[in-house]
Amino acid sequence: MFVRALCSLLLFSGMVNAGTVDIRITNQFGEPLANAVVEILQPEQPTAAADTVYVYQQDLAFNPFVTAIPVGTYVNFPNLDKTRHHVFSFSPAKTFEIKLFVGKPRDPILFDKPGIVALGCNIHDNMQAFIYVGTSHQLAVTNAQGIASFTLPDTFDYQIKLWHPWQLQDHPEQQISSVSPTLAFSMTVDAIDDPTIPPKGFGNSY
Ligand SMILES: [Cu+2]
Repeated sequence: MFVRALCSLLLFSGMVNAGTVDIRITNQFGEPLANAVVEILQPEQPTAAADTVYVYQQDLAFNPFVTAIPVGTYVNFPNLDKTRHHVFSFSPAKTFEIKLFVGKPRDPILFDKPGIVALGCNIHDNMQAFIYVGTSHQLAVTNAQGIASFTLPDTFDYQIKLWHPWQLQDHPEQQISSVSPTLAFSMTVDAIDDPTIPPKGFGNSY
């Protein structure tokens, strides 16, 4: 057991030196949790402008379901369906509406305030997606394996923030440091099998 723990420690040290850190998120049942946003707050934030990000409408759904962007990012909403969509948000972080017709691109929208933006479509009630606008450029969304990957400098002393659309409680910022690297986190979420088919009527709180 001791040898195994030591190996894990060495493996972890190697990962930090290489600059790549995988953060694993599981739900309350120990299963990998996809679509969780991981934001890492560094003492010194880079100020480079982020590339334009795309949230597509395809097969009467938003793709991706969860997007994480730093504040000041432009988002484009291309409609790949043959039907039209009417995307809107009532969220304080960004209130807007945009009518999307087939083959008619619109100007990207600037997300200039941090916060959670809940997207809906006026035509299709079941369409729902979220944009997490963070203050850090170190942002990632967990994949199907519940992993968010980061490239970080060796100095490992950060605040980490977690968020998930179906979380049942807020997650206060947690400190991670070289002394006690905690790379696995658990989140308690509402038991929804497929987040791409959200429950009707959700979103009033945003
Ligand atoms: Cu629609």
